Amino acid sequence: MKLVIGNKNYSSWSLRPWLALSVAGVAFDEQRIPLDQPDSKARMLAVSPAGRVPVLIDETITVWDSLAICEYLAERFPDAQLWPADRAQRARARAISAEMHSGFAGLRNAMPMNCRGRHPGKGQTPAAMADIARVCELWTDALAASGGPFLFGHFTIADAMYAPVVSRFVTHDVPLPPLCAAYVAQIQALPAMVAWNAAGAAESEWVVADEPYADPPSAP
Ligand SMILES: N[C@@H](CCC(=O)N[C@@H](CS)C(=O)NCC(=O)O)C(=O)O
Repeated sequence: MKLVIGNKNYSSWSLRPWLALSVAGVAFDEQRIPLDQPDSKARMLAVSPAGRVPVLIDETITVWDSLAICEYLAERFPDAQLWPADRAQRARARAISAEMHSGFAGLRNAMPMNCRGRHPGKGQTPAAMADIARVCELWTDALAASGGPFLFGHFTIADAMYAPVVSRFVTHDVPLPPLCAAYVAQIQALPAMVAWNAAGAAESEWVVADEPYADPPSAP
C-alpha cells in the first residue's frame, strides 16, 4: 500500500489519511510530491486523474481525496475501528468529518497549515474567527459526550480530519477554551503527529501561497 502526499509542512489534506494509516498501525510506503514545483501537476496526474494529493494506491485500486481514502481505510482495516462502533456516534463522526471536508474556508484561507511556522495572532479575520468558534463548539460537544481524550473516545477518522486544524491553531497561537486546548495538546503529542511535524520542519521547500505571514528565506 502506498500513500502519495505533498509537503508535510504544508499539505493539510495529505496529513489526514497519513495520520489515519499511522495511528491504525498499517504498514505503508510513502511517496512525496512537493507542491508548487514546475513538475508537481504532471507528477500528480501520473498517479491520479484528479491531479491532486493525497492518493492511496492499494495494488490495483487507486483512491484519491482525503475523506474517500479514510473511508477506504476504515473498510479495509475494520479492526482499527477508524469509525465509532455505535451507529449514532458513527453518523455524528461522519457529519463533523464532512463538515470539515467541505467547509471552514475562512479558517483555511486565513491560517494555512504551516507546521514549522509560528505566527501568533495572525489570520484572525472575522470569517476565520467564526469558523474557529464552530470548531470549538463541535469539539466541545464531542469531547463532553465521549469523555475524550479523542473526539469519540478512541482515535477515529474525525480526529484525523481535524488534525490540520490543530496544527493551524498551534502555528497561529489561537486562544482556545481549556477543553479544546487540551485536545490540541493530545493530538500534537501523538507519536505519528510528532513524526509528521519533525519531517515537515526538515523540509526545505518554500510555498509562497502558504506563507502569507513570513518573509521569504534569504538566498544562500
Ligand atoms: N478535496 C481534496 C483536496 C486535495 C488538494 O487540494 N490537495 C492539494 C495539496 S494539499 C493539491 O494537490 N494541490 C495541488 C494542485 O491543486 O495542483 C482532498 O480532500 O484530498
